[in-house]
Amino acid sequence: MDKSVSELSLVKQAKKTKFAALRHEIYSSDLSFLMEAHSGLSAMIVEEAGFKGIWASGLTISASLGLRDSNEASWTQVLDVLEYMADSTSLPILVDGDTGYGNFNNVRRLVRKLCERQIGGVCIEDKLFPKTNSFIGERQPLADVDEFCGRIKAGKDSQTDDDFVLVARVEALISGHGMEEALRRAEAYRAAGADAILIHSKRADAGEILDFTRHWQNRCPLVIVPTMYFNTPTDTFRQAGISTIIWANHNLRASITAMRETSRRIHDTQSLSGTEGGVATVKDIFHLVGNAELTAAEKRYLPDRATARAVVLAAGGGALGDLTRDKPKCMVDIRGRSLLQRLVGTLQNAGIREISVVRGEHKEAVVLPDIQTIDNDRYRETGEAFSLGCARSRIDGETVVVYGDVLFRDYILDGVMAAKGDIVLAVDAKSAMLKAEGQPRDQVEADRPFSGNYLDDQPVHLVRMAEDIAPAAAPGEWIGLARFSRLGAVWLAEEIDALEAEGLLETADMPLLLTRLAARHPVVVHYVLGHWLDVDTLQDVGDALNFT
Ligand code: SPV
Ligand code: MG
Repeated sequence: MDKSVSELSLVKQAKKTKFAALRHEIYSSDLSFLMEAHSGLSAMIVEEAGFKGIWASGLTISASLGLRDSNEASWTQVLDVLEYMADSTSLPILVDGDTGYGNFNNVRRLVRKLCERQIGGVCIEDKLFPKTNSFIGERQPLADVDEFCGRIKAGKDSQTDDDFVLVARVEALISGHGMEEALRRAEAYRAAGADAILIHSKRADAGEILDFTRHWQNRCPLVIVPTMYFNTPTDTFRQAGISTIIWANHNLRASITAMRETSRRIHDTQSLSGTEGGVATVKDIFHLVGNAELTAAEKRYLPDRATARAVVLAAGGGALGDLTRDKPKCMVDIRGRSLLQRLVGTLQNAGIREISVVRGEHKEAVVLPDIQTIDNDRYRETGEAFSLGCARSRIDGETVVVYGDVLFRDYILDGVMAAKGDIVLAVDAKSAMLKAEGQPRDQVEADRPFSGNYLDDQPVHLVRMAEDIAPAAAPGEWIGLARFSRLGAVWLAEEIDALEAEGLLETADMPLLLTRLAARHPVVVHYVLGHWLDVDTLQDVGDALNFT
């Protein structure tokens, strides 16, 4: 075959696809190397090492699944592994397709599915399904030559990309049929359309491989697997004109050695200290699987609130009898999860990751994995504004401030996050309509009541918030949830400073703080209709049980 002509046309294709890239490796005049991988991770490691192509080994994919190299894994299970491998690397893959998993018909379907998954090529061997690894036993039966040529033709006729590579593997030498039979088969397979011949040998020296290569006279590219004749210098194969060497199973074998040693050491020492330093770091795993890309994508695709923070005011203890004897209200259990846990979940569902909880009474009981804590040790003689002041360093950029004893449906927070305005308060219009029994403390006087008109999108602003607002003048109750934009957070911090300067910070509550803010800046009221509750009484605990 005239290699230079095919090389020229390959250069033109400029490695556009994985198919073209594999074809280039097989046809290039330089000796090429395909390195074994058996999983997405090992495929990444092969690419990281600088290889230009991957051998998806039947032996090692099976073994990594805990199975024998005897077609115990179905071909679709192998396909699933290949999909992970193809997705995790830009390298072309030559897959070990064993015998093609049956007759010509199975090969057709296999090749179509491999092309769909951008697998560059397949190698099929002239044995019978189910196959046995070539290094097991002697004189394994070979396929009928004509029947195997049918498999090759069917595979080539089924490829959906012109550059897909089909390698035909000749087992005649391994099965003890001799050189003549090996050459006869190789030529038949080439004539049937194989793009390359894999000539396999299990001898400890490369004698018969080099003999075959001389007789073959470069009629089409030759691929070899020197697992058994590993001592032959690579240059010998280069000079012989071999196209491609497959290092067939060494990543799996290396990992078996490493895993054995690691497991044994940790088992024997009951400690990690002898192991750390000798194994890849967790950071290395993050690096390999591309966590940095996800972080960049989060910036691109997640709403800005991914950078929003939350301050949860949870310093007050609460008077719920036995329930709050040794823990604050926010840690009261509501069907297996504390109020705070539920609140943190709601905040996280909105994309808020940095959550600071101001704790006071029974502070040692306020422990959750995903929160930072700030202590207001003067919780007995101070109020909410002071607690917020304790978290002043966290009021930086978009900030959500929320009471620690409220529960609300996720959509309420989503609405508050999406509402226009630098300070937005969630205000329950329904609560004002229903609360006949007592005045809620955080009553809202707004410049417009809730209208209920779907098309009414005029902004509503806080006038003041206090307990003493006459019900007729109070169109709602603040539910204890507020969002401050970057600018709103600056205003909030200024107001906390102002309260402190005036000596009011210790006693001020949130209604006073918000009313003062409303006097200087627009504070937007975002009306909701129920679907929230706060927990002040045992009755509220009962309501909370029904709420969740
Ligand atoms: C494989 O890696 O699965 C192979 C190569 O088929 S060999 O094990 O050498 O037969
Ligand atoms: Mg194999």
